[in-house]
Amino acid sequence: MRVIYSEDHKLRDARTELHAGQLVTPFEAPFRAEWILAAVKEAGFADVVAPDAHGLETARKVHDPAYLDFLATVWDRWVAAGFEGEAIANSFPVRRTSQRVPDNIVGAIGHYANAADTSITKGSYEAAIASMRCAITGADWLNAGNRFAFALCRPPGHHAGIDLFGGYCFINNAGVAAQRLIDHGAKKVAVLDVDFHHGNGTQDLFYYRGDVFTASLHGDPQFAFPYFLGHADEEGEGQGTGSNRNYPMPPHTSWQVWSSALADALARIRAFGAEAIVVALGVDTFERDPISFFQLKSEDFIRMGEMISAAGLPVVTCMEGGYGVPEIGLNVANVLEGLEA
Ligand code: SP5
Ligand code: ZN
Repeated sequence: MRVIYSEDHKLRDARTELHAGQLVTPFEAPFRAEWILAAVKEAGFADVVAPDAHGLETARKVHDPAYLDFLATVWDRWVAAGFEGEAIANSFPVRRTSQRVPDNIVGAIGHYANAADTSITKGSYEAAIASMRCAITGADWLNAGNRFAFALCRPPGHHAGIDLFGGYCFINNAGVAAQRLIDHGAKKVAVLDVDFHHGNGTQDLFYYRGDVFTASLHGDPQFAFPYFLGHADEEGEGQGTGSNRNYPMPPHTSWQVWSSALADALARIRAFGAEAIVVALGVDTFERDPISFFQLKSEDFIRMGEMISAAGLPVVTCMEGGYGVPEIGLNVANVLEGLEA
């Protein structure tokens, strides 16, 4: 297991998250990556490297280039407008409105936002680029013929759509990793999203494509963020018909039910003919996660890794969510141990 980690994640250190009607200290904060890194080292995963300095070539194949330009410039535009707080969207192009991009920065940030939980700050873009580089470097470890890589991505990526940020995500790291595997010659790959939240961004990236199968296990969007996508009847369209699978599950879902959904997703990934799996790994399915409602226990994460490994495919794991509690590190290390068992 090669671990890819960049110190540059620390450049993403927002002061504010709009949560429950208040600006609170963000759940998605630098300590997360530090705790996870410490735990995986402690568990014996000592092959830790920095990512290679990739540009945006791969990201431009899954994101709108104009969106990437927006991410690169939004903070400077926000400051130039004279605003003193962090950049938060508050006005959105919803039903029966124009989809043209406003020149005004408040309009532009609303155009590109899918949630107001995510404040953009100085350094957020640089951290997102470093996170994306971890994912690409992880994919390249598989491209070089290795079986397992762990990209310790922060900020996370699976809520970032073709031209949308939110849910603490800016660039869809797992999606970029999948694209990288395709560009290296894989005919078909799968993204398996085990974060508590639906991988709405990843679904968006590949919804009309037949070369990337996307599966997501998550809290039913009737009850959980991101609320507006992730239902069981979203199966892909056009070339992508049949290449998306959602497993929405209710509050208090435990390992017994959750793992049967995982088994089904893995069977479908095999049947699809995927040559590699990108795992979007959130450990916010843990029973004491502060913002989620599943009931996985730390030892369940070992079984999770074992089940994914049993599919027999190369696996690049990209870090997504998992918040607040010291066990996030152990839970990630347990998945990695299960993969290599
Ligand atoms: C990557 C990832 O896990 N992103 C999640 C973003 C969720 N942001 C909105 C959180 C809303 C949580 N509301 C739960 C209230 C629990 N008391
Ligand atoms: Zn999550």
